[in-house]
Amino acid sequence: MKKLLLTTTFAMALSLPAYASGTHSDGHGENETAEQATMMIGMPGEATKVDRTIDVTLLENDEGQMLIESEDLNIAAGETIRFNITNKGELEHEFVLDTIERNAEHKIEMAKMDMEHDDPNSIRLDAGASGEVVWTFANAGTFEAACLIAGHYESGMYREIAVSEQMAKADVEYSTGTIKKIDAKAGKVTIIHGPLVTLDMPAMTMVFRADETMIANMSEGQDIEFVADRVKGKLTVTQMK
Ligand SMILES: [Cu+2]
Repeated sequence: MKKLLLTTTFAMALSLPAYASGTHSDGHGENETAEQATMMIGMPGEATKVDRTIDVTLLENDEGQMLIESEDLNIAAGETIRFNITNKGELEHEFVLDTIERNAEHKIEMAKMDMEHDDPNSIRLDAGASGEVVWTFANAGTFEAACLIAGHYESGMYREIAVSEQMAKADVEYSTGTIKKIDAKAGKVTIIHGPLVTLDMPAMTMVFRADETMIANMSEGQDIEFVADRVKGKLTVTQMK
């Protein structure tokens, strides 16, 4: 598993320069390009790796507020989110993902001169338009979604994003178990297991899902060390040794 993680990190490192030299058309100068390659909030997400979609509405209300409406933005580090954004207001709005500090800095720039952002962490939408931002959150912390068009933030157009720590996969604790029964056709395996630390479950006998490759490496009566997780709502063996 460690090897796999290293490979992923390496692949990310390789893809970063491409990102850094990619679409950057808001003219903030050279420094920011390098800065953005290591954004605290994460990196552009891959559409094929989206974990969840969150609907977001940008709008003004009758009280003169401008709002970013969505469910609470509680995200786990490592999650890739598709923000499905619709501007239901009568004005143009932005949706920018960044740290609170960087949004504040950007906002000052935007007050001097309206710049249209076209970075992967942002989208600008005309009244009635919709679009999406796919983003992978890399670090735990408090971040922000905001509209940085002059005056909009002050009218309420920001929203906190709470990114929680996720146990690094390399540090996952393996549980012990004995395979009682295998149902290869159904992709199910019954395991008499010890406590499942990562799931906070006591020792018992349970049915887990497992993919074909995993099942091919299993036999009834075999003692295993494994990691189980919820995958699409089902308890699934995700790692085994
Ligand atoms: Cu706005």
